[in-house]
Amino acid sequence: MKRILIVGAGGQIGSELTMLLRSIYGNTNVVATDVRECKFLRETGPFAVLNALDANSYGYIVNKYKVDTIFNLVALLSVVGEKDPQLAWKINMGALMNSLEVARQYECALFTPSSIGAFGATSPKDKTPQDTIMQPTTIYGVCKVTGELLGNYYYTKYGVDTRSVRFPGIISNVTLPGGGTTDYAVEIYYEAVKHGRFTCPISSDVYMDMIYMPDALNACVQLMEADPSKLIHRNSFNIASMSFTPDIIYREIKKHLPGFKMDYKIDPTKEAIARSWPNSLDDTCARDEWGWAPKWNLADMTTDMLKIIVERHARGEI
Ligand code: AKB
Repeated sequence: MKRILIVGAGGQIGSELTMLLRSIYGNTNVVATDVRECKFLRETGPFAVLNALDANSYGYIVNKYKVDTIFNLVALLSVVGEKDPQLAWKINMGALMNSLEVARQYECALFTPSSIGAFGATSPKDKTPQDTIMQPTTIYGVCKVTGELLGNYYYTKYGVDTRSVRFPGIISNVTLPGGGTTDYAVEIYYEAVKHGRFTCPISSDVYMDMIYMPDALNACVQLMEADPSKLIHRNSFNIASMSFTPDIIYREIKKHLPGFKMDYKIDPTKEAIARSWPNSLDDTCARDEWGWAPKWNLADMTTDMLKIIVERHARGEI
């Protein structure tokens, strides 16, 4: 049985990944940590407050719980990163370096997400290949490309079992994302249910790859369970599920809520980042090397998202 540590467990991915991993590997085998206290994570298993930039405390927790697998989910996202690039580098790379070093010292496997943000305007736009030009123009993307290279370096130099996927924008209904370019595709559902209207910060025709949270979580579990002898790549795999524009998701929501209205107030930072990212990724390598196969499409996801958000709204949670 794996002994897992999740760093940055209070965020959009971690809050749901912790619960899934506890259901698979047992509550006591999954230690959740975050820079802030998270009561809801403490209720179902071990939890510790941990600043991932504090290498000593990080090592202490890995040793204390006899951890063998780390999920490092600490990151400032693309839009917030542009507000303070130095801080984004410090946090994103600091957490990653400490994760790599702790994984090396305590012989742990390490999962760190990369992103579609690792690509830039010079990458092929459609069906972006696994191995191609990567010249991102955000500090977030620069951190992701550096992180991918470092992950591969630690694997070849020290034999650390590093693995990663390039996440599309993740759409979810438990914890809101914070500070990303793809956040609009989450906010639109909440605003549709709560107010019947949404002001979109990105132009109607800009395609980006997106994924529903259950598929994103399965990717984490499946990749970390994959037979290492089958992995030709490691850091980081393209995964893809659906690609749409603001106009396409708007029309899909309107099928359920005919009165829903959307207008546009373009945010120049978000727009520039979105336009620099791929329209869609080619995920053939993930499919071939570890059996990646997403289950959700835009129509099914929209039905599920609206059902859950309507229920949460009715309970007064949002
Ligand atoms: C962001 O928009 O910054 C993230 C991502 C795609 O990595 N959601």
